[in-house]
Amino acid sequence: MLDIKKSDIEKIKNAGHVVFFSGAGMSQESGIATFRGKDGIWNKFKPEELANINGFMKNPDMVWEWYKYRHDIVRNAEPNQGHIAIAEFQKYLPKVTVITQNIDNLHKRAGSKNIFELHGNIERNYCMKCKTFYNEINEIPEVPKCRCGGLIRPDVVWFGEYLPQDQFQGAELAASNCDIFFVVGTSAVVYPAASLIYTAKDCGAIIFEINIEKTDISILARESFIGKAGNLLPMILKEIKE
Ligand code: BV8
Repeated sequence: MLDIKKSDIEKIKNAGHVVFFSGAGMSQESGIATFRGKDGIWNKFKPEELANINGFMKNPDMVWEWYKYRHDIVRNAEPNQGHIAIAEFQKYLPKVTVITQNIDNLHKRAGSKNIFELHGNIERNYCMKCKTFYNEINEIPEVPKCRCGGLIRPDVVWFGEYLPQDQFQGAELAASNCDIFFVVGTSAVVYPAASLIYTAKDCGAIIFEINIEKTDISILARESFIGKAGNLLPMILKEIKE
């Protein structure tokens, strides 16, 4: 059951610009493991070995195998009711922006427009030498080589790497010019992505959190709705539609 105040529903209904900021919890109900939960992938693997350039250069085959494993999961996953509800919000509100830390493409597949992908997209790969993009090479288990001889890597942001400037700047602009900022399914420990929550707050946005548990940013939220994104987002949408 969604316990949301009538006044909060009115605030969302009358908002000029609503941002949904999502993390791995957004895709958990699509069968994609989170990073830091009890079933999180960081429990099985070490990010310092896998999600960074040094790990890739030291053992490209192992890192490539890990991304191929994750890509298979993403490719067989479907957007859940939470992704679909966020896409639906676009029909009832004047402006909706999605800022995601996820690399699984599920917001786009659910029909959301106006998406900023802060940490890249596992469906894309590029040559580290000549920057040519490749998309259909996930079938090859060992690290593929470009025609130019360069190593091909997933187009995701590894630890210690800068976020794509256009994506982060666009996300910062949205966070500083919105009325409502939903924080959905993130532990808010990864920076500079998590700094966007503070940007939104400092610029006067109302923060709503949707998570299965409280987090470090719950203190910033007007309300922390405890529950699954796939359950709560459709409930909030239903209130908006009425
Ligand atoms: C960088 C892509 C500049 C790869 C990922 C301060 C400022 C700047 C940098 C730093 C800083 N402090 C530390 C850093 C360094 C580092 C960092 O933040 N480290 C952390 C761990 C302390 N940041 C970086 O390296 C970034 N780059 O800073 O560049 C720079 C450059 C050079 C030198 C210095 C600085 C790059 C970070 C990007 C890393 N790439 N992913 C890949 O996926 O393989 S990060 C990874 O974490 C994912 O993108 C993920 O989305 C992200 C955040 O995690 P969450 O999404 O929050 O997932 P998590 O599992 O933690 O939480 C899930 C939540 O969902 C939980 O709260 C759970 O309760 C909830 N949940 C579960 N089920 C549900 C649910 N909620 C609702 N419904 C459910 N059903």
